[in-house]
Amino acid sequence: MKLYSAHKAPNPRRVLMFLAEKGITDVEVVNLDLSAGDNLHEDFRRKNPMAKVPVLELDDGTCISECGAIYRYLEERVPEPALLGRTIMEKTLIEMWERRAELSFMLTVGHCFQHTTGFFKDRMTPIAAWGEESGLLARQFLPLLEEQLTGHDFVAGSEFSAADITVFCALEFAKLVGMRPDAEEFPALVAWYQGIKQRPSAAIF
Ligand SMILES: N[C@@H](CCC(=O)N[C@@H](CS)C(=O)NCC(=O)O)C(=O)O
Repeated sequence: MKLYSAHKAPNPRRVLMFLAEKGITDVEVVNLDLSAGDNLHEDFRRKNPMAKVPVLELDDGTCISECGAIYRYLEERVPEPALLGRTIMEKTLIEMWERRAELSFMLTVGHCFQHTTGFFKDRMTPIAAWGEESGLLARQFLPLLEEQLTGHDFVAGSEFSAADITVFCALEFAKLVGMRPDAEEFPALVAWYQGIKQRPSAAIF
């Protein structure tokens, strides 16, 4: 298998962390230079018409993009340790939190980053006001996390899961736009973050 990735990019980091937690090592990582537009070339678009990383290319040439789909493939291939849940309720709650984390946090932090920094101004039109608004929307997710992590060890309940990976990678990304939850305001979130940071998979980036 090959993973098309990019240094310091938050979505590929989710898959790298997932692979590390699963102990899957037979993956060749190919790093693209996103700022140089490696992902925009026709040959890469044939792997993912969305022109985004990560892409997991299987040995038969099948290309899987979207982190959630890659998570699913890897979970089915290597069920243990389960990161998408075992019981119906675990699976359901992990998917609920994973989708919340992706849509209401990773995506809003991403829009804040792209629209305030102009990082991809060669391929999109940054709108500063949308960047600021997205930053506010991203911050609105922090109290939800605080509430959930007060009384739960992990984002989707009592077990570490893909939802923790997505929240962790989005929080790390959020540092680039100056968003660092404060321990006084978000004690449970910060304690959880420090715990995740200790996992060997959090260092692979
Ligand atoms: N929904 C996608 C998001 C992928 C994504 O936004 N990838 C970013 C890197 S974190 C990217 O490839 N950006 C390059 C570009 O927009 O040109 C997923 O789950 O994989």
